[in-house]
Amino acid sequence: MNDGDGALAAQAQGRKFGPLGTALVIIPTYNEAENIKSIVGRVRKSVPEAHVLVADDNSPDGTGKLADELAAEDEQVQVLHRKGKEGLGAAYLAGFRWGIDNGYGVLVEMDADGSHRPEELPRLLTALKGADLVLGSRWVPGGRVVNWPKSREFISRGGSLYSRVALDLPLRDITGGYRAFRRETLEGLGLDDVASQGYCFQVDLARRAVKAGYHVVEVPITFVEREHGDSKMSRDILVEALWRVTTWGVGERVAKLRGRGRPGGKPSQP
Ligand SMILES: Nc1nc2c(ncn2[C@@H]2O[C@H](COP(=O)(O)OP(=O)(O)OP(=O)(O)O)[C@@H](O)[C@H]2O)c(=O)[nH]1
Ligand SMILES: [Mg+2]
Repeated sequence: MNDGDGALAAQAQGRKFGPLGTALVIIPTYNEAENIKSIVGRVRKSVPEAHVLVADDNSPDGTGKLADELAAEDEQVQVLHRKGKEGLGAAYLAGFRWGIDNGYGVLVEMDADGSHRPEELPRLLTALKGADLVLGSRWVPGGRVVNWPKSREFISRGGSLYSRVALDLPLRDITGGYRAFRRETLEGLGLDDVASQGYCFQVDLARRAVKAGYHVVEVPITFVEREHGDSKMSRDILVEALWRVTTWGVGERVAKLRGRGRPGGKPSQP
């Protein structure tokens, strides 16, 4: 386990973390008909006490209907049907709100395509017993990627490194989407104005959590490239992430230079 430069660990010392409530694993889907059954089954098997929420954006390939069939035969599986494709961030935000409204204590982010292995979820949840937020991390010792072309690895590593430096974050995998949040952490992040597009969404949540003083822990994971279905990653998502991270980084530095930065402080709106 790695939690950056030790500052966060020091901060967490002496802190008591409350018990974890029931976990809700949120799986956003857009055209994942080939994957949905397998991923839901694997989650249910790996963490039988957890519940699953599929957040489907009216997938043309019928993923929503397949999810309904799973929900009909398992009361721990629910489906959130959304009108149309609005991006992964918007689907997660709707899922978080649903989970918080329905009293879940832990909210988990997991892709439908098998890249985030449900068999590793118990390790993330164990780590969350002593943290506010756990990131499944490809880029800490013990973490790895399977079947990724070098070009994807370069973009992903580069994106995290750039975010780490630009935003001064003691984290290694800032763009990853396999995460477990305590509900109180999400409630404290101010979800109403989170950047909801693609990688920005993950970077923005991590950044807010660190700046708000939450204890963020990275747990190594093995990330497996999807076998079925198409990636929704696009050049636009990458360019937007680069632009936003740069804007946030410049904004933070200007604020510090003007003496308005509060290092170690707890800004209400990071
Ligand atoms: N509800 C919803 N889910 C989405 C949307 N875009 C992507 N997803 C889901 O978000 C998860 C991640 O999307 P991927 O296409 O796998 O993106 P990625 O993991 O960055 O890219 P790859 O590594 O190439 O698979 C998958 O479960 C997708 O089905 C969307 O607009 N709405
Ligand atoms: Mg994927």
